[in-house]
Amino acid sequence: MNRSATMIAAAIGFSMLALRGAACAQEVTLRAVSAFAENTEYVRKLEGFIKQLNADGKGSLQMTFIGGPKAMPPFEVGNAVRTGVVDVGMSTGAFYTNIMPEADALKLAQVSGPEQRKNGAYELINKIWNEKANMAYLGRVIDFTPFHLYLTKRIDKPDLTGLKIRVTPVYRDFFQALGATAVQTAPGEVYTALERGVVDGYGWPIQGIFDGNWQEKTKFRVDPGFYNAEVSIVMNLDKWKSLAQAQRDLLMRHVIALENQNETWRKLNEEDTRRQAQAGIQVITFDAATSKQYVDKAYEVGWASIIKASPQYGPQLRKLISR
Ligand code: 173
Repeated sequence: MNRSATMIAAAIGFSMLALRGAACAQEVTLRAVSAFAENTEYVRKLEGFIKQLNADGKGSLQMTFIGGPKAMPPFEVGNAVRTGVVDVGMSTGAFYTNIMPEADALKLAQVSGPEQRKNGAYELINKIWNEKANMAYLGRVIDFTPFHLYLTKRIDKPDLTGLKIRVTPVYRDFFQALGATAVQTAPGEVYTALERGVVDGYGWPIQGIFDGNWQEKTKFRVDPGFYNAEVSIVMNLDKWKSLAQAQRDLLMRHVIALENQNETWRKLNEEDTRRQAQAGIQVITFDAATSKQYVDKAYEVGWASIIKASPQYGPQLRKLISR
């Protein structure tokens, strides 16, 4: 071969390689669902995230939002991600304890999402989520947000004997330890349960009760709050593995950016606290020692349940996400 023939051959070789490369990095569209309703702050955050991802990911990675509980029952989202019925889910671990008990541990986190990325917690979480739920755990959408007990009847001490309280796995063991009868419902059923007197109260974060108009049926909030509301983005592990490295990097850049915005929850939480007062919700407090006992008990019961259900990973999680 003379010199120009060699160069032509090389050029053809390069363009074929380029074509192959292009085929590998074909645009992928991920289908996402949310366990929380369309009109919530959680979903507004998710939609903002998707919009930015799609603007940045043209030709590489796109995401479509299929919907919330109207599209899929909240307690099914975890399983749909596990099996690949959908690619991405925004949910809380409490909604997929049917897959693995460890899912509910992230509510006990006392170190933030970004800190968990640094201290090894993320590796452990991903190991567990990969192994037990066929999920990649991408990141946390909500942080710095306590749960509270809301009531239709006054209490003067942390004793829920004789009261029926709406729960999810987040609150079940704690409220039962305080004497409550636990009634599990999806968020979408809380209003009706209150209206019909099926429950005398419910657990929910400090933020968000107005989305379902629950303030209309809520008379009291018990302070202090406890735990750290967790809502995260998870992805089907096979789908995650099928992405090219550049697509994974793009996705993670956006998830991390979202996670780094979580400080804004503090402000939203203050706003909702004010709104609750304006709506006439009265705050029930205890003396300092009783308040401490209340919160300590929440963590004690919470970790005891996780460790009992997962003697293997419970203690490891506790070490990495507690203070
Ligand atoms: O439905 C719930 O009360 C619940 O478990 C939860 C978890 C995280 C955020 C909001 C609600």
